[in-house]
Amino acid sequence: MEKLIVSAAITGSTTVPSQTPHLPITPKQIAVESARAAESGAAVAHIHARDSKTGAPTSSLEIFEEIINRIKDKSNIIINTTTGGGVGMSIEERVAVVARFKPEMASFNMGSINFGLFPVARKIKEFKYPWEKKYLESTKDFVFRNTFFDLEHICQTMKNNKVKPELEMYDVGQLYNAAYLLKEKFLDPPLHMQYVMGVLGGIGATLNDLMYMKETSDRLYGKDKYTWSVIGVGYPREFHLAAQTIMMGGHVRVGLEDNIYISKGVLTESNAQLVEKVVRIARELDREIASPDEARKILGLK
Ligand code: KMH
Ligand code: ZN
Repeated sequence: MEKLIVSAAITGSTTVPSQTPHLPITPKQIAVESARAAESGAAVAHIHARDSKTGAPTSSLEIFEEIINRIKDKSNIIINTTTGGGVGMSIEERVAVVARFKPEMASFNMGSINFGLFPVARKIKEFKYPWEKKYLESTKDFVFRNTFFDLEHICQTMKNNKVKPELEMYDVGQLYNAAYLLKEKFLDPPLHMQYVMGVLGGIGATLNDLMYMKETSDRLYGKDKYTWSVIGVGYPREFHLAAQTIMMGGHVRVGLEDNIYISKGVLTESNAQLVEKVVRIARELDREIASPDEARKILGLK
């Protein structure tokens, strides 16, 4: 089995500051967290940007630039920037990072879905910032847009800038979307994909759901003809699906973007803690951890 690539999703755009005091927000915090996650075994840092004062997701290229430069100063971890951005951002805002910074990798969301964060709002007693409640509740009437027009545009942009797309698959239908882009030669093999499991609006996060995604991928793209990673959104799904994925030879993502707990009811204090937990699980299951350079080889990065 190839070594395990651990990705750390440092801050995202779906966790709000009122959920946890440990959410990295400033470029410095995001960079320090990325370097610490690398020291704990992460080979990839998946990066979003936030407004330093309010913690709100932003598409600001200046903030992305500071984050990317600070990370590069501290670590040779692979930088994987989001093209998913945050709720309400336009496709152009979301994809601008690709042409500007030409990161080694970037996320590529493989279809439109409802993206329901509104149930989180009900669990927060006191909001730190005025934007948070509206942001969460607005997702009851939000479609995370990724039409075929958008998919072809994002694909072409990544290809033009030699950025390796990480295909974020929120449901089984999106596996067929990727097969279409492959057939139309927008996408080039070998694909690298990530099953995003447990988003309200996408596929669930049970072991059965994961087996179904994997078996459908084998049927569509050919067994062992692609690399794959898994996100279990929330606790304990992040670690349950990670354990199953580690046994199956896939790669895993952890991080405060997707999960804020290190154990039942206990907030994680950092991304590094989440990485260390999944590294412990991997070690117990005899799966070795890939360094950033080993991950570059596995993923065929430039
Ligand atoms: N927020 C995650 C559920 C992206 O940034 O483009 C999926 C994600 C997508 O990370
Ligand atoms: Zn993301």
